[in-house]
Parts: sequence; structure tokens; C-alpha cells
Amino acid sequence: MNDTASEYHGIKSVPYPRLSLDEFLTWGADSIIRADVPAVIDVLPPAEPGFHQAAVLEKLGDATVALVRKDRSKENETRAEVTKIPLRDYFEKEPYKSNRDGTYRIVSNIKNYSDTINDLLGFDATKIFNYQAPLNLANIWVNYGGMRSRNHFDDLENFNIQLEGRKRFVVMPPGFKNYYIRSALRGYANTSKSVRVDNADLKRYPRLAVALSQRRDIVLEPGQMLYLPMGWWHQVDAVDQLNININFWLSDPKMFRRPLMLADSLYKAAFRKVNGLYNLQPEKSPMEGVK
Ligand SMILES: O=C(O)CCC(=O)C(=O)O
Repeated sequence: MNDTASEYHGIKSVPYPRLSLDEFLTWGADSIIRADVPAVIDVLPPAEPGFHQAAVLEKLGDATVALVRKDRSKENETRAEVTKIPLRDYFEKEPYKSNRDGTYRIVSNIKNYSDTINDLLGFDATKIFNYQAPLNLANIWVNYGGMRSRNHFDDLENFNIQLEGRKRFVVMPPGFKNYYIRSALRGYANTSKSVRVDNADLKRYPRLAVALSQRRDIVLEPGQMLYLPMGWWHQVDAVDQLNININFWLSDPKMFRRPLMLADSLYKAAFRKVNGLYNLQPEKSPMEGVK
């Protein structure tokens, strides 16, 4: 067990399990999913800072990826604008490389780059995570310091591997009542009105204290993988100047035991389609279909 101990408003965080890669492989991803609690797994050997950045640049630099631009200066953030750029540009060109306020990041579904993913990770991720199944995704995330993903949940199982930099994940159990959700009709039922959970306004959002008393406060180090179960709320903050992650998002029948989440998920899928919103469609790989 491990705990990056923290106290918010005097409310302590809860410890979480730590596993080695061997333990993870012995159990298998499916058993971890059935256990349904957040855990941290050491999956990659230690590497010098910059090692994975260089590898990502070399192997994926020419890939076209989704650049997400979002104005995070307002409490009610505007919707993200998405354009496509070669990944290399994010590392080498302005305004991205000087961006330190979290406006720009890369969030792109690279499931068509399975050989590259295996090269980057040094193991056969296709077998372990079954991310080639139709509803599943494999994403690359790249951002500079100053980035915050406000408190939200996802309707997929998440295995998130940190390659460069550190990120702080504040993780809290599923539910709706204690989180003060934003507009369900606008597709924001998975996002909390409380912009921060690390210094939450408990006068305005008193029930959040219940969720905070069950939180896991996890600083994910390079080489570690977070298992984040479907439906668990999380706020994510960049700790270092450059972050690179690869995550696998996997569907699971657990969803059918969570009627509110299922309803929100179906509504949101329809809402995104009708409004033409970005939905992490897989990027095309030049090698796709080439044997
Ligand atoms: O890395 C981030 O900023 C957000 C990650 C996240 O929300 C996720 O993996 O579900």
C-alpha cells in the first residue's frame, strides 16, 4: 500500500495498492478491473528524463494528432477547439512550446499505431489491454506545466501510463450526489462545478467533504501506470514542465450496473454526434493495413 499523504481542510487521503509489473501480469488486467479500486503499478524501468520524449519524437513525430485548445481562465470553460498537427510541432513550434497556462495539449487516439505503442512501452500492450476492440481506445497525452483537468469521471476503464514528468491525480469514488454536477443537458454530467478539489469551497459544496474523505491522492511518476476504474472522479494536475502519457480506455459491462452513468453516457454520445464534437476518433496511420 502507498499514500502520497495529503490533508485538504484537515481531511486525510486514503492509501492505495501498489503492484509490481510481475504482480500485475499474474493477476491480469481483467482481475484488476473486477477489483474496482484505484491502484498504481510499476510498469517501466527507470529512465533518464527526456528519454521517452526523444523516443516519442522519433517514432511518432510525423504522426498527425489532435491538438486541443481550451480557454481555462474562466470557471465555466468554453468547449475545446480541436485541430490536427504533426506531433513534432507541439514540441518544436510556437505557440505550443512556450505554452505554460494549459491552453494547448495533445489528446489523440493512436490505436492504429499498435507497433509503435509496443516499441515505446517495451511490451505487447495489444495483448494485455485488448484496446483494439471496437469501443476501446489507446491515446497519447502531451502537455506542458500549468495544465489542470478539472474534476470529472469517464465511462471507461483507464490504464494510464506516465512516460515523462509527474501528474497529481486526486481520485474519488463514483457517485453524483456529492459532486455537484454541471449541466447534464449540455453533456457535462461527468464534470463537477467545484473547479478545484485540492482547495475546495466547502461552504458552497459541503457534500464534497464526504468524497474528499475517500480520496486517493496519487502523484504518478514516470514509469508508473494508474488503474483508474470507470466512474471514479479525478482531478489531474501537471506537476512538471512536460508530461507525456499513454492511456488505454476500455469498455466494460460494469457500465450496465450503473444506470445513471449509462444514461449519461448514451446521452453524451448522441449529443456529441448531433453537435459534431470531437470524440477521439482514431488517427490514421500511414502503416495501417501494410503488412
Ligand atoms: O492527464 C490529464 O490531464 C487528464 C487525464 C484523464 O482525465 C484521464 O486519464 O482520464
